[in-house]
Amino acid sequence: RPSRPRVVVTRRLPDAVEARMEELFDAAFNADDTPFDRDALKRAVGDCDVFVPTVTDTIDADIIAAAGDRLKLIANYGAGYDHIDLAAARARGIVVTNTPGVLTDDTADMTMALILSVPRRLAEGEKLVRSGGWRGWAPTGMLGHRIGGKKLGIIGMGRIGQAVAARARAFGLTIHYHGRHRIPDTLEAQLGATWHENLDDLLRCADILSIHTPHTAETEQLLDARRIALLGPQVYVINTARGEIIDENALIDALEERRIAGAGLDVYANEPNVDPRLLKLSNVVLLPHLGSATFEGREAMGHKVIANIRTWADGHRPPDQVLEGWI
Ligand code: 8YV
Repeated sequence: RPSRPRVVVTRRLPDAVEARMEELFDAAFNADDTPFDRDALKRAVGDCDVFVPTVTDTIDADIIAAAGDRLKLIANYGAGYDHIDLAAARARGIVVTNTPGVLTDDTADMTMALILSVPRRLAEGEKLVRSGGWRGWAPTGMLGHRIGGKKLGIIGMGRIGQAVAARARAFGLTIHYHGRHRIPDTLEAQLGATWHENLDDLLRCADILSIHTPHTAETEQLLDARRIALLGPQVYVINTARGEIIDENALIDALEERRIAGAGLDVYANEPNVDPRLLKLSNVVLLPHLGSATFEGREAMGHKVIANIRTWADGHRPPDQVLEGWI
């Protein structure tokens, strides 16, 4: 493996990360920082030993087919890797890594921000003040729903789900969850979490539903029209995972018809396009995929990418190699 690998990064990264990459590797960045189109992606994969994409790059079989023989590692800058065709990469002997762990707390914080903002109507209130339309305090003015005492339903109790549960518990929410894996008893006890083997049962009991599962073939539109119908008119839906996990049209129908109370969304089915119907709704808080958007987190993600590349270049298995059969 090359001691100074050619590393092509599809976006700009934090200064400290770029500087370190330039020290260690023959590194190239996307000076414009606008996402590469498909032709540019093909050129980029054709010219490197290590390719560093982000969530804004769709690395499908066609792009991987354009890779040069020297491409041996796709070191994704991000935890989620649903934009990379793992089977196509594996078939070419290309290793894929991601950056788990370093964005857990930031994403959980942003989830809590949405859990607090939507039922308490934070965005609506802020808009009212800015518009000059606030006429003063009133006993029944802009009431929302209390968080404490409600049931938080978590889909996917991995790192981020657990970090959300720990925070939510401190706000007086009780924790219910469903996921591929049941967590150990001791952790369940520590989080005060109740397992629901059946997702529909979780949906029937939750007051606030928050999604923390990866987007895979199994979770694509997991929350479909039928399941959304199991939620009640007092229920809020929070999504900081991936837009594709919800049938966005069915969610918007339910929001418009007030069959659910509201939604807090950081991710969308077709980013960066946000369905214009969402923009008309007052019972939603909409964020531009900010889950991991802290200076500290983005720098740590970059250092994870570097660690993965260095370990691979040294001839070892990178620490965050995406496991075969994981999805
Ligand atoms: C990242 C994310 O910023 O890591 C993820 O899975 O969704 C984001 O928080 C993004 O993936 C960067 O590529």
